[in-house]
Amino acid sequence: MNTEQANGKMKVVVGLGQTGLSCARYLASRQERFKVVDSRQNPPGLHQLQAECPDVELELGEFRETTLLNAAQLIVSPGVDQQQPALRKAVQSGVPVTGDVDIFAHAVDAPLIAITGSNAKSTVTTLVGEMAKADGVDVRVAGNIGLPVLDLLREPPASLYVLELSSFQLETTHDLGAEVATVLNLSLDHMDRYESMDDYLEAKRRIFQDCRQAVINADDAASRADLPAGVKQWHFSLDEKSASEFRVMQIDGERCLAFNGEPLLPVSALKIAGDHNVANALAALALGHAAGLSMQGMVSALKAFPGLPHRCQWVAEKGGVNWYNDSKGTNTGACIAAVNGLGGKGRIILLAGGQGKGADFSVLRGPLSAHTKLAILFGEDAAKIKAALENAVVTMTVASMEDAVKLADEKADSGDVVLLSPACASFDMFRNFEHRGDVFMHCVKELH
Ligand code: UMA
Ligand code: ADP
Repeated sequence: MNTEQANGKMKVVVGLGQTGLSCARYLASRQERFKVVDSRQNPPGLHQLQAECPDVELELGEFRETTLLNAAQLIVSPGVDQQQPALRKAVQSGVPVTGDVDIFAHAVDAPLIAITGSNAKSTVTTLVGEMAKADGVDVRVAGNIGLPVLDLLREPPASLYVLELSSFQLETTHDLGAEVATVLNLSLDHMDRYESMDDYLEAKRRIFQDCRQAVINADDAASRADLPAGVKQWHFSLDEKSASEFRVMQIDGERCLAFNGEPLLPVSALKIAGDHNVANALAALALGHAAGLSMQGMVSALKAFPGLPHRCQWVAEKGGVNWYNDSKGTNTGACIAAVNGLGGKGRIILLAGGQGKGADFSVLRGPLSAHTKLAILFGEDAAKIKAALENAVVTMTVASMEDAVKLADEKADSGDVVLLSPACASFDMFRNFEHRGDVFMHCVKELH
């Protein structure tokens, strides 16, 4: 029994969603004593926890100060804001805080590729995983992408882990020690959780703690970090004049992805569309190369990669109008990338709105006025977006996704593109971004 347990203190898992459940499973498998708290009466992981760990102490409803203050350690879920009064008090009084990613990093020996950024995390994480598989590596992909990292420890060890990490997860990560780490890009997001862009960036940059190599987006200053001299840095860029190891080059009039001036494959061989996806492909190549994957395996994986659902996903062509589902475009940066990426394919009717997370929507004015003929708005922050776009973009507001699709269908002419890229979270009208995208695609399929 250690000193804390002798004092009657135990670890406290804060939050009982996917992460909390995975932490509880992990602690139970090690026969550790712990308690689980959740500020909701009926949290999502409740039945599963009761089935798997029936003896665990549970405290539901508003966080109790005494429980948190007396914890040996707080294992905080990413969705739980540490600025909540009871938590803040415990942290300020010195109760140690950690998260599932830190626990995982200490428990495994295999190298980690750690990926964060405001956008493109899931795409690049999946791509790097596919590249490793193509190279015959025993790889696992987890993290913010949807599988809590500690659930990987229920399986035999792998030889490489590719982790998608959110700023929320990084807040509770103290010494990740990744083989390769990257901040892919930065644009405003989660301003309901952070006081400023600097706070948000600071959380993201924690990904570089004790890393051995770093991949830097030479086109985005926020991706750079003050790293110790011993950290090997790799760069990627869409700029043909860049000195980056991984960049775009013209070879015989064709744009190619290149490494150290040598072409790897033409941009036209990629199935994923838009310049943002060219940047994503370069980032994945840089991460894979740093981790020792072969160029040959990576290039074959890149050529085969169709992209993920709900990310600039082509849905249908109806009467010369192409419909795209970018429901994962949950912030302004993603929406801008999608609008710029698809802008070359026709005039856009954009479907946007939902919960804006405190975003400044005026950044949409320039890109939208260049490419969109109409923005159809819905959801909690529709009026805020409308006000931000005034005199730049024609807007119309509707009450439901069904109405948005019907209106877009009425207003679209042959050659136009209808794009759902909401620049907002979905929780005011849908279960999650997948649900929103599915409802959109269903409504499109119902059109005659
Ligand atoms: N909770 C409280 N009090 C609070 C807030 C939450 O008790 O003030 C409880 C909730 O009642 C709930 C639990 O905490 O029971 C939810 O925990 P959570 O919000 O941390 O969510 P998980 O189910 O553990 O899922 C998390 C990530 N969710 C968030 O960061 C919000 C998932 O990312 C991730 O896939 C999963 O861990 C596995 O690693 C989702 C996400 O939306 C996809 N991420 C954000 C994004 O991508 O923008 C960051
Ligand atoms: P994340 O996991 O970070 O949310 P995804 O790969 O799921 O990233 O992509 C989310 C959205 O971000 C996409 O739907 C697309 O609109 C946008 N996006 C993808 N790549 C980029 C990029 N390199 N820069 C900006 N936006 C991007």
